[in-house]
Amino acid sequence: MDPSNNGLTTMALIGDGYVGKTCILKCLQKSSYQQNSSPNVYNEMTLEKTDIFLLCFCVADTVSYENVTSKWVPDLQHYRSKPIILLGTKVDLRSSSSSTSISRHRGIRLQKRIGAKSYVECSSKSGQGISNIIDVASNVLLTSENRKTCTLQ
Ligand SMILES: Nc1nc2c(ncn2[C@@H]2O[C@H](COP(=O)(O)OP(=O)(O)OP(=O)(O)O)[C@@H](O)[C@H]2O)c(=O)[nH]1
Ligand SMILES: [Mg+2]
Repeated sequence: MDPSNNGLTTMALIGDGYVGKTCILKCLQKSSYQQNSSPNVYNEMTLEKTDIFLLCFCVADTVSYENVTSKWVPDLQHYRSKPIILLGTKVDLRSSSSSTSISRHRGIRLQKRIGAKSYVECSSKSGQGISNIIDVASNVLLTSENRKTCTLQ
């Protein structure tokens, strides 16, 4: 844990643009689902202070799935001592795009391939799986270190 975090645990959501990171964050912060999008920007300093990464792809966007391995995991190499949870986002879209969508099975396969600690599916729109994110992240952190509080970034 970074000492400048004042004893709090910090997590960062990363992944392709438009996969739903900000909406997840808003849901986790207990505000409402947002229809409009505003881009996230992370810098090296933010990532240095992060204790756990929530690496996101959208289950209805195969490019975002492929970019997990081709872009995001290489980008995180510098922080490889820190745990990653793989998030499959926008699962409410799976039924409407079933021919091209990423199955749960493929999500789990990707999780294992990249060495992520867990795979969680969620939808900010329906609320499915959102509360599970913090449970899983807490478990992952508690198994490695004794952390008491958590802040979202
Ligand atoms: N159907 C559906 N749409 C979603 C969901 N989550 C987010 N969206 C929509 O997807 C768009 C992008 O959501 P954001 O949360 O802004 O995406 P982001 O990953 O933060 O995007 P960047 O900040 O640009 O990287 C918005 O129009 C949201 O309304 C979801 O669970 N289901
Ligand atoms: Mg955003």
